[in-house]
Amino acid sequence: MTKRWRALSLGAVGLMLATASLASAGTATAQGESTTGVTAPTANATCTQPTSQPARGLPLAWHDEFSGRSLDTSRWSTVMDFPGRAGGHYHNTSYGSYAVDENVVLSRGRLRLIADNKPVVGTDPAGTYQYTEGFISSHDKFFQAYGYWEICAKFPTGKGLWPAFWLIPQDRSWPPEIDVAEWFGSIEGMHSGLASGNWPDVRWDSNWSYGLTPTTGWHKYGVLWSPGRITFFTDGAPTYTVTGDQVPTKPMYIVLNSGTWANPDRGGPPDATTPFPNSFDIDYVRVYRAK
Ligand SMILES: [Ca+2]
Repeated sequence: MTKRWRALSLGAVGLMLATASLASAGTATAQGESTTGVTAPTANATCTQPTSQPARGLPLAWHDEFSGRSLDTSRWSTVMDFPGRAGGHYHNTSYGSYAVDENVVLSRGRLRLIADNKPVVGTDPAGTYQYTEGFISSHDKFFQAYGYWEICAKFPTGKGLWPAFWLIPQDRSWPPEIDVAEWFGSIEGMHSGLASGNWPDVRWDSNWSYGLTPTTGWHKYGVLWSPGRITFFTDGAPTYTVTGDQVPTKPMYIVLNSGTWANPDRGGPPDATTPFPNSFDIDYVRVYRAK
């Protein structure tokens, strides 16, 4: 995601090799909405409408409708495993939030990735963190090259919030990265784009759209990825296309997370106006194979 990597040093990249563990970080257990304090999501007719246009005619390769009572660990893990992370539960200094399993909640057919202003003592890496986030990854469980990838989701509103739906390579290289829908709450901006090149010489192809629409209702966010071409979609309509040799060719996997921005730019981190706890709600993830 755009800024997160700029604070990295090669030393920080080396730390990512530390063994990850499922640290619970000492927060209260939250099994559902009654204990998370997050308001239940409103009706989401958008998500039940027929298949989004870019997916028509493509075979469904993999999906999760989040209709169970807890996260399907045959499809997902909650540990970060990619270049640039500082540990299994913390991305890097662009983030203020530490990932805890308690912030990954399934409720009423939706995945809820909660962010909270609740300081935790983390172990992976060790430290005290002001905020918590929910994080899931399909690394080692689902990955493919090309095809159409879509979520139906509602984003949280609030200064400093930074939830996202993104793809990174199964082989742990970086770049590339495809940011399908990356929400910056402070500037009320949605970023879609591609990181390419060779670290540290990274090229960004980016599109921004502004306004609170992602937070006021359910919408479909997708990317159609084919050789030499990537097109981003919102509610089935194309919003931005990248063409050229920088389009990735290697299999990639899915990351979904809530969380908070820590840097002074892009409107800065959360403040007293930010509603906590809040939730990035996802009705489904569907991935289609290319024809
Ligand atoms: Ca669902």
